[in-house]
Amino acid sequence: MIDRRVRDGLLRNVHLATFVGEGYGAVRHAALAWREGRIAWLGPDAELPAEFRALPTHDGAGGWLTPGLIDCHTHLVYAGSRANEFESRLNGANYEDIARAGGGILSTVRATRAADEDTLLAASLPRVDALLSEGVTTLEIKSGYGLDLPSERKMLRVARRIGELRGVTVRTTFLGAHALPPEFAGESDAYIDHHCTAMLPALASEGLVDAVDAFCERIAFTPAQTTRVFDAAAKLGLPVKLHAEQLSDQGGATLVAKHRGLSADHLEWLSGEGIAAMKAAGTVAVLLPGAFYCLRETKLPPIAALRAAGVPIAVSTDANPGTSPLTSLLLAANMACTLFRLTPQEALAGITREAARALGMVDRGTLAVGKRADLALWRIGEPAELAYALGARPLAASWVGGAKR
Ligand code: DI6
Ligand code: FE
Repeated sequence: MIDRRVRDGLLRNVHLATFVGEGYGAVRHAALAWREGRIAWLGPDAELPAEFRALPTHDGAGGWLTPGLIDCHTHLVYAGSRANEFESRLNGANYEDIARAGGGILSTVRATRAADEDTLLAASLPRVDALLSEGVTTLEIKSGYGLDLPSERKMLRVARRIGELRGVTVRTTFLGAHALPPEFAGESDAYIDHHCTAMLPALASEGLVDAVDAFCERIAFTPAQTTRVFDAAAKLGLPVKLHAEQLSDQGGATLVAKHRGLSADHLEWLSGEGIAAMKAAGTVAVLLPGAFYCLRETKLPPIAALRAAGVPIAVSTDANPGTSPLTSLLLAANMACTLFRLTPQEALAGITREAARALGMVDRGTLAVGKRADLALWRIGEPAELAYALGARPLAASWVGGAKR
């Protein structure tokens, strides 16, 4: 547990990957000081000002310090398991057929509706703890396995409780437009009405919604329905993001960019038009290689074109029971390199600086004076090791808002 009283500190005998400026923004043989949860000074240890020398001091043991990791796209609050579908897929079924037959997302909806709030919390905490044990200090959690007001509320309340219990920042995202619930079968427009006029306003007024997401796809909601969701979010002053171009090109990236969305996520089928719209709007591309891997997709997101256009690229786990039962952000970074050919530096910026941007959080994601002291200390010899090794568990310590975890 975190001792939240001690929010001042000094790390010495450490190298910094600041993610400010070129490359990793490396500062070797460095020190970093923080006061009241904010970074107060960083630089070469030899230049450490006297005023910081008396702060509670930690020995970095010659390791590397990075910003605390940020997982900007998860669905980790859910009940039940989908190991049976994993097995079905290995016996020949495919993801879209399973979804159309009432399995897939809807099977998790049944389990999540049936669980009470404490049960849902208990089921979700091990997934959170897996992420935190690897240096995650901020995470996003989506709803979308309730699909009715009480069950969506329950999911978002659990997400908030996770933040309080573990002392990390949790950003909640309302994903009511994830799948069509069975009671609205054949009436997807009526469900979107209910979403926009009843569920979203109620949950927003309860302070449970930091952003709004939708699944724009053949097996989910159309661009026109997604537009209605975005308009309802805009009325409430809530930022939007989108599951876009995962299984087909629906023009979702262009749509979310037009709504000045925070991010467009997945993007395997992203078009040139979508890239241009994202660049113009500053919408972040969130890559989710865990889902690509688990579904054994073959169509790669257009990395070279995103890079050439200068679209910011984040990487996330997409932790969910169906397409990405992944609770290692470092493994997601490795997969972004191995499967998508990101460089380690791009992948690691993708789980720090760019992930912060994808959440619209300007107070974190880099090491710089004034930023939150969300820190991860690693037993590694060079930053690329974080994206290179699989299963290495290199975290030595982490701090959240200046407090040691
Ligand atoms: N895309 C995904 O990969 C997840 N949701 C989504 O919109 C899958 C969620 C699931 O299968 O449970
Ligand atoms: Fe997702």
